Amino acid sequence: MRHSSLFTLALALALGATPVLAQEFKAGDIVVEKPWARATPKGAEVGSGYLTIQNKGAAADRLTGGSADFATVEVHQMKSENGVSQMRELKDGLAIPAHGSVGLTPGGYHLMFTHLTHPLTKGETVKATLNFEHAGPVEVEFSVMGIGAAGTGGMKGMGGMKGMKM
Ligand SMILES: [Cu+2]
Repeated sequence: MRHSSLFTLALALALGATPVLAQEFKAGDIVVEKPWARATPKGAEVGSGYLTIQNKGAAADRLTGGSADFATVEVHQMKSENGVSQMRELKDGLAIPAHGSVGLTPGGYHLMFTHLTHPLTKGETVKATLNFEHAGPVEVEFSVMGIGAAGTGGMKGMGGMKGMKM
């Protein structure tokens, strides 16, 4: 009996520690789903954030940028050219089509957190504001996941960061 209740407790703790990614953040016709950021190694000055943006409206919108207490927020695109991953800032923002959705995922579009004021630690939540041309500001919370989270292209991403001129 004693053993099984200990096991139940351990299981509950393990489940409780699993990041829950059910969040939705809305403004106007824009819904931002499941924002998450990758934990950063000690001393890193940049991190990245991922999410899905849905536009439920009949007019196109645009993610123009964002702001946060813990970093400067930029909208970036990563592209692979001749086997080399490179990223660039989307100065004009990222178009979100009417009745459409755009995913910011490792290896593609992403939010770049530069000038980090502290490392992003797995398990914490960080707040940021995303700015949309029409919907306006949307407050979101990023769940910080492990450094290897959703790992496809993760290390390529790190290589791209090193090559980025800031
Ligand atoms: Cu970037």
